Amino acid sequence: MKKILALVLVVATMITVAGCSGTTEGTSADSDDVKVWKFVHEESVGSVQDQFAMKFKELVEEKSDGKIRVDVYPVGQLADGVGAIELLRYNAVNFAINNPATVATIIPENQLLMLHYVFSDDMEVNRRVLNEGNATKELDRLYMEKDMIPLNWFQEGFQVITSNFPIHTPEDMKGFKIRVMASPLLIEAYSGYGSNPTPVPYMETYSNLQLNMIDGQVNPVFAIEEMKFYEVQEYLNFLNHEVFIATFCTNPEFWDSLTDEERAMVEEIQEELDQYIFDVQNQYSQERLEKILTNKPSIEQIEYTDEERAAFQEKAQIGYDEYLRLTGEEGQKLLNMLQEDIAATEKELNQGV
Ligand code: 6CS
Repeated sequence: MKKILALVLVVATMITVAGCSGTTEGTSADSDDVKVWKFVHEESVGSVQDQFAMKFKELVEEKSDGKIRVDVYPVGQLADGVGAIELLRYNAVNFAINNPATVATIIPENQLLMLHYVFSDDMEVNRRVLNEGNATKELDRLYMEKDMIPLNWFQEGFQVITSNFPIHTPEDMKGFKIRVMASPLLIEAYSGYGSNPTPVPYMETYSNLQLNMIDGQVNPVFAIEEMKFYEVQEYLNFLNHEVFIATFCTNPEFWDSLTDEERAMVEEIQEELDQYIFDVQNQYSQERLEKILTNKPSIEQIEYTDEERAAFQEKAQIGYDEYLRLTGEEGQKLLNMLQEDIAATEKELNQGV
């Protein structure tokens, strides 16, 4: 607790020194009475999360006629992913994007979104499920109990495993030291394939790969490109076993301090943001792959037949067992909801409704 309060105080001071008139008490205002909203995310400038944040900034500043300014702080400027969640919950920042791993210890049920083979292969199905389904509504409730209010759920692309040897079967992963995000479920799920999952901070992953302290890692294509992981890896394994999901949140203290008009404005722009970020991640998945292939033509891509994928899917059951061990009845309820959401949406889209 002391550590968290110290982080909040340090960050409040940093924001003030940077001239953003930051306070730890919700919205701040600069000398021209312009309200300043503080937004932190976990990725680099130009990433999917950064594009989301910059679009949010553009829309808010435009719709408020310049009466509100949004200051965006990418990862590392204020805190890492886990630290950013604490800044949000203590209202040292007003908005944050997080992923299921960064909240795994406070909302274990959220690891549902990292289960392997749980999502549809059709990203449009997933987009609808995340924004209109019952599972995320139930997760919203769990977030609120922890002083966070989800405003949008979005995908950043399929997770791709990078390695220095080809992976065709789970047997190929035996002893493979793979960097994963720090989530108990992910560690168990990747152990299920026979690998040796190792949590390493995002920002230290490149150097760990370079120094052979780990053999590989898993992330969406855009991240593999912008974090330069491909430079020190030889294979891109497109298993399509997991989708990277992010959650855009505010906190109750800040939300309650807004006017009705401001709240309505933030809610209204979510629909536009939703489509925008869906298109960005789609475009990045293609463009960034081309960039990787141009910069490193020797890198090999591995695709899987249904049969090959099924061999991994069978092993993925271990992740489900761990998820249910960690979350009990609530976890089972959420899993049922998500599977029903996906089945209903796939049916709806296939029928062209
Ligand atoms: O693997 C990670 O830790 C990170 N990956 C992405 C794509 N975003 C942020 C997260 O911390």
